[in-house]
Amino acid sequence: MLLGLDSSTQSLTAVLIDPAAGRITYQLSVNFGSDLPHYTSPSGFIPGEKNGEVHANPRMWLEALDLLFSRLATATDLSKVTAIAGSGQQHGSVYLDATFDRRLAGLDPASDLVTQLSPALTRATSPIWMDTSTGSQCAEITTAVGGPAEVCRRSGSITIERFTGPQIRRFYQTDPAAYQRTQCIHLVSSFLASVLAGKSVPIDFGDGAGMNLLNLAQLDWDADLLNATAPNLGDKLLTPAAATTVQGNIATYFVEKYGFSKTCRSALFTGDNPASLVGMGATTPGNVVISLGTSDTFFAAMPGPKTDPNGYGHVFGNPAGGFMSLICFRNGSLAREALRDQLGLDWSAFDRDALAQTRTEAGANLMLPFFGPEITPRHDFTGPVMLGSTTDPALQVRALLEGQFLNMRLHSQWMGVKTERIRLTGGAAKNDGIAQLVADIFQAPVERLDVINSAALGAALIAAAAEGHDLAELQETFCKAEPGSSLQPDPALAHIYDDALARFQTLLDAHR
Ligand code: ADP
Ligand code: XUL
Repeated sequence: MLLGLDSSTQSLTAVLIDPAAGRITYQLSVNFGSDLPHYTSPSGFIPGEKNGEVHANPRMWLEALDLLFSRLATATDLSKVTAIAGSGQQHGSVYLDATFDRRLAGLDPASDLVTQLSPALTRATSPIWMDTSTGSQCAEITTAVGGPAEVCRRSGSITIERFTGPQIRRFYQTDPAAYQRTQCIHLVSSFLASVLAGKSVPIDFGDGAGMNLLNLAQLDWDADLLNATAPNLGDKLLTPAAATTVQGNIATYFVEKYGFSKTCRSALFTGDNPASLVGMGATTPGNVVISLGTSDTFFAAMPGPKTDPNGYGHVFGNPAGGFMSLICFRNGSLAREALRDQLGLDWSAFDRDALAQTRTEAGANLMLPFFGPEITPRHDFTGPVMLGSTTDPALQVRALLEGQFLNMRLHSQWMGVKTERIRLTGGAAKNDGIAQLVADIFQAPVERLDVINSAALGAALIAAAAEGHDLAELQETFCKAEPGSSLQPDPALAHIYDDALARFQTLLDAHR
């Protein structure tokens, strides 16, 4: 069996797979809010944000690991696990002193992880991906390296507030003594991988690319970005490596305490989005994942490290090799809910039957679908803009959805990869009306998968790949579309949406 872990914002999840039988044998989650209430982080982070700071307690992640393994050991036979890999929420960072490696090497199963490892923390709390406190650090790094296009060309993204480099710079500026005492900086992913391995292990290319520090062409830390971020930063980071690199065997702490085999291997961990790309079966170019959650995200495999000339999209390492893009649209379900509520409708107005009634109006009523500030494109929109004056609620719903997915198609064109298949996930994916519209606008078939923990499943598949299994074959088996969930694009709408895309671009340009 192979074990995949995912330490996300709100929970730590385990997925156990049996590659020979081709099935998931067990899944389990520890919820940070409800299972570890003493960290007073009901949603996994410390509430009460000030100046854009959003932090989480790294002790909570350690305690969750002990709790998850104690529950797993009761439910399953962990001695059958041959390898472990994992993923973590991206961008979050953990700061450790010179005692960290010694503490890892000497972990005593009679005690626990929090007691033994937390004295090594040089920063009590960890900034996470929701943190937006680093605007001035982003500007400073950008200026030092020669402008946003240069930072993007090197690292795959312009400087972004939540990315780890600007966060490290802020720590260095606000607490230089603690920065000085920091011997090693980890991401959430590499921190947990190090604990499992019993020694500090590298950050992988997938998660490392979310730091504004990794040079994508060289797949190594960029000397100029390191210098622009904080002094001696290169000394505090291990050389990055591929996610499927095996680090050695799991630490004896876990063997003695939870019954893992001494020969169980531990691979590197990656970011939750790269792991999801694997778990959604989308690691080859042409495949696209669209997640319709609170925000909408678009992520897809890419053959090379091409970057977004507008700086909206990000480029991360693809755990299967090559690269992936990630583009986030803030006005996702937030906007769909806003229009639904404004018009006094329910989700049935977004369903297939309702949308079929307005099919003849496809592409006719354009809307800039931004109910609040947007990040793709970056603009402080104060409300949607409708071209034309229709007040018909059904046409407004169509215009909103078309606007959202035309905007997505427009802002993913820089990748230069033809969309051959879309895998839809997130809360709104179950809506057949929305799914059909995505198929029509991208002119590609849309599938839904029966996968709930795509990042943890992806991690388990990465563990299997690290053990020599063929990743593409594993994805064929584990990442199949739900029977009957596939939707084909309507070819009659192809030129209508090509034309609408050009008009959408014109409308957008006129409002920026
Ligand atoms: P999160 O980003 O918080 O993980 P989810 O992926 O769970 O979000 O998606 C939740 C969202 O899905 C809700 O905010 C809601 O707007 C949307 N949603 C749920 N059911 C439907 C539906 N039938 N049609 C469209 N949207 C839906
Ligand atoms: C990606 C991002 C989030 C986190 C949390 O850039 O910030 O998706 O990975 O899941």
